[in-house]
Amino acid sequence: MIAILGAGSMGRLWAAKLPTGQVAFVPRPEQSVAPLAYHFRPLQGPEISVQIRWLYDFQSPSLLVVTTKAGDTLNALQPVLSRLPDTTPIVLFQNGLGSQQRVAETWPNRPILAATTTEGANRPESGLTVHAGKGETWIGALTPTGETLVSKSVSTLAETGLSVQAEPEILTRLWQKLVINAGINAFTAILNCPNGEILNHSFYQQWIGPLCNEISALLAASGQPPRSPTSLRGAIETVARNTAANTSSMRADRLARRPTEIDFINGYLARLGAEYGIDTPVNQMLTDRVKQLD
Ligand code: KPL
Repeated sequence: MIAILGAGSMGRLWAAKLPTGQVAFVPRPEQSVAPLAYHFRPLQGPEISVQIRWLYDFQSPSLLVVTTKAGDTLNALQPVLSRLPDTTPIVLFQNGLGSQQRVAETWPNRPILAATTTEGANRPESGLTVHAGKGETWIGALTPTGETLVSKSVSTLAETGLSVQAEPEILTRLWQKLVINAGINAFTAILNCPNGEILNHSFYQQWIGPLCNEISALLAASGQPPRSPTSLRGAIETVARNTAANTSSMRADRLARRPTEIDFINGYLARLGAEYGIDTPVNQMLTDRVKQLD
């Protein structure tokens, strides 16, 4: 049995793709016992009806997949981990950085792994989950006991048929995604536009250069492979063009009046700057602007 904590778009995508009957959602307090039912629209082929049961107290999962929002993760995990065997691998799927390290620091002896994915999923209406874009998923260990469980976790999640691979340098992978999110998400939320449209806005054009200077300095200070501001901007704009019509996760959160993950994206970078003595006025400005919208 694979347990999933977090029944948002990503959790529902993995639940729908895992072999039927082998997956359960971790219930929230006061959860009704009726299975979670939704329609799932795959990339190809007809829509299917999915029913996922809730994990019962006495079931011990072989893997815990955590697809909660970054800001909810620590609190959502606390009550679950008091009931989970110490040896169960926990795979964190959060956006940005900061929340994964907090989980690994809180439970350093547990097998904690982090995943980063470019699979796209959304819920255009309640009761419907759409697999919106094919991507790739990388998994790597954050704690020493996680190391031995990477390949088992990869094979379990590869049963979905999605592309899942082991990544020895998972922090570098998480940074690569963070760079893209830091250069797209806040702009789409502030400008309230799809990803591709930010490129034509003067607000984006004014700040993207200085933002990339800050990120380049932070990458070097963090011991990550160095990247020039020009190469960072190129990578951000390639993704913005390739996902031009998409609503970013941050804009979607804002439109649905949910808290955004800004504290784990530009907010994380601003905190890191304060730690390393690197000025990050653009990351701070974007964080403040998004928080004002929140
Ligand atoms: O990951 C994304 C997000 O929306 O969080 C991007 C790459 C910006 C695609 O929408």
